[in-house]
Amino acid sequence: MMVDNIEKLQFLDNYTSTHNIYRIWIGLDDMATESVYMWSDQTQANMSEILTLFIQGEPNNDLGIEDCVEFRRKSKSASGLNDTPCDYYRPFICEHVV
Ligand SMILES: [Ca+2]
Ligand SMILES: [Ca+2]
Repeated sequence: MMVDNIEKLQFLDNYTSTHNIYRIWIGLDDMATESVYMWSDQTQANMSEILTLFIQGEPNNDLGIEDCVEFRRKSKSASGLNDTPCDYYRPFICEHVV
């Protein structure tokens, strides 16, 4: 899901809340080149669009191994995007045009 605006972030907040999910893959990664984020359709993310959608302090590439981006719902502070290791099991969400 191309989460490139606040409306889509709010959709994810509602969706994960309804389904009792806290973390979900959105299809964004910097596996090829650190800090160059690519969507799953291989288009490069516009960082000025998406940086504001990350949780404060993220993306932090913690321990140098965080290359995939999840949406993380928080109950007590602002939800948002977070980079995390790619080998975690998470549900994922896709987007298509109708
Ligand atoms: Ca990274
Ligand atoms: Ca992180």
